[in-house]
Amino acid sequence: MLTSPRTRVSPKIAIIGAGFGGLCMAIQLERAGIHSYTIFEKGSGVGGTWRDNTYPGAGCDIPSHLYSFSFERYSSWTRRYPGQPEILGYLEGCADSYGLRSKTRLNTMVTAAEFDETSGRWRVRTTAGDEMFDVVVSAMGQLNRPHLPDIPGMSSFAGAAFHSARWDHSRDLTGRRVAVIGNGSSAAQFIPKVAEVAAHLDVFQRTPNWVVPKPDAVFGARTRAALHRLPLLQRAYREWVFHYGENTLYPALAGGWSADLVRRRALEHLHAQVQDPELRARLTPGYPLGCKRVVIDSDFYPALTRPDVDVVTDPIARIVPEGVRTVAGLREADVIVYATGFRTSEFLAPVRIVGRGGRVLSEEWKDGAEAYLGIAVPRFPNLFLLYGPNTNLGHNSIVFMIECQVRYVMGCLPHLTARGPMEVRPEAMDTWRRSLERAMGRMVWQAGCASWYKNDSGRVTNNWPGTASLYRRITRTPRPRAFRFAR
Ligand code: N01
Repeated sequence: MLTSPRTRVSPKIAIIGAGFGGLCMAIQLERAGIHSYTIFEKGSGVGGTWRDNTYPGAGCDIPSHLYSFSFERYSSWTRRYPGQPEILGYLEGCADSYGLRSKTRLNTMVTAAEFDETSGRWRVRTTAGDEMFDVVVSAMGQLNRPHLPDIPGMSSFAGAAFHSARWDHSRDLTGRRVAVIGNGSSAAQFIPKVAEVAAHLDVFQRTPNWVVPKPDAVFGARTRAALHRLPLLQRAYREWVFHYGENTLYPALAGGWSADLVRRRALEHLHAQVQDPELRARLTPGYPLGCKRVVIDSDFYPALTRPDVDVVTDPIARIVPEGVRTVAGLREADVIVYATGFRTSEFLAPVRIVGRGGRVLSEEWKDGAEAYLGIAVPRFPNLFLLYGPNTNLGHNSIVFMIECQVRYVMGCLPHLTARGPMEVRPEAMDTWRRSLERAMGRMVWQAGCASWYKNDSGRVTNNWPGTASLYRRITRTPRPRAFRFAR
C-alpha cells in the first residue's frame, strides 16, 4: 500500500540533468507557474551531451530548426546543421531566458534516490547532501556515459589517449600519428578535421556503417531575416523536416517503401566519394541499412580516401606502448582516440534508485530496461523518465520525443497532487510490453547486427519502434486508469 503524502499545491520536483530533457522539464514547470523544482547537474554547466561533446567537428546531423524546442523556435541558426558551440549556445540561452540558472545546482551529482513509503516522498542523495522531494524526473539521457573498450594493454600506451566525448584539447594533434578506434557518428564528424592536421591517421574499423550525405546549407543573413520575420515560414520548414523523417526515413527502418531507396542513396554516395574498389568493398556494410545508427555525413568518406589516412580492418590484438597491435602487426601512434560510443543500455546508472518495497531499479532491469511509454516504472511511484527506455529514434528529432514526455509528466502533476504518489500498474506495463514487442518485430534493428540500440542479450532497449507522431498521440494525455494512486 502506498501512503499519502501531505497535500501540497506545487509538488517539489528533483530534475536530474541539465541537458535538453532537464531544461525542457524546467521550462514547462516555469511556464505553468511551478517554481518548486531543483535541477541537479553533475557537470559544470548546462547543455548535457552538447556540453560534453566538444570534439572537432561536433555538430548535429538532424537539422536544428527541428532539433530545438517547438516553443522556443530560433531563427538565427547559421546553417542547417549547426555545430556544437551554436547548439550549446541555444541551450544556455534557454536556461537564461527562463531564469533556470538559479534553480540549477551545478557540479552536484545525484548518487541515489530512495522512495520513503511513510512520507510518500523521495530522498534524493547528492554529493552536496540529501533532500526530500515529491517527484523525481530523470533527464540523464542515453548517451552520457562514455564506453571504453576492454582491449588488452590499454593502460600500457605511452602516448595520450582519450574518449571522443572527453576530448583532450590540450593535445595538439598537428603532425602527430593518430589512431581512432571506432567509426560511428562521432568518429565520422571528427575524422575529417583530425585528418587535416595529423601526420598520419589510422581508423580502426570493426564494422562498416551505412553513410548517407548530409545536405548542409548555410543560412545567410537574408534567409535568417526571412525566417525571423515570417514565423509561418519557419514553422513550415520545421514541419517539412519532421514529415520527411516520418514519411521517408521511418519506413526505411520498418521494411517500408523507402528501404531500397535510402539504401541505393547510400551506395551511390559511397561510389561517388570512394573510387578505390578495394576500399569501397571494406566500407560496404553487410547488414540492412538502419540496423545500426546510419551515419549522416558528406566529409567522412573523402577523409578516408586521403593518402595519409588508412582504414584498418585487421582486428586489434592489443594496445602496446608504441601504438595499436593488430593481428597483422604494429600500427604506431602518438595519440589514441576512443570513439567507442556510450554505455547506452545502463539507463540511469550510476544513480541507485530504490522504489517501493526496497526494489532497486538496476536489479528490476537486469534483463533489460523497460518503462511504460518509456516514462514510468511499476513500483517506482512519482518517478518519471525523460528519454527513457525505448524512446530513442533513428529517423527523427529526439527533442520532439522529450517534449512529448515532458507534456505527459506535466499532465501527471495534477493527478499526483490530488491523489498522492502515482505508480503505473503492472497490467498497464504488460500491455505496453506486448505492444512494443509486436511493433519491434517489423523493425530492422534486430536484423543481425550489433548496435548500441540493444543490451548485451540482444534486446532492443533503446529505440522506439513507431513513428514520432504515434508517440505524440499515445503520450498526449495520461490515463489515470493505468496508475495506482496513494489516495
Ligand atoms: O558511438 P557508436 P558514437 N574495438 O556506438 C566501435 C549520437 N551522435 O559516439 O560498430 C573496436 O555509434 C564500434 O564498432 P562496432 C548518435 O545517435 C549523434 O559514434 O560495434 N571498435 C563503433 O564503430 C550515435 O549513434 C550525433 O563494430 C569498437 C564505435 O566504436 C551515438 O551518438 C553525433 C570497440 C562506436 O560507435 C553514438 O555515436 C554523434 C572495440 N572494443 C553522435 N567497441 C548527432 O549529430 C566499440 N567499437 C546528433
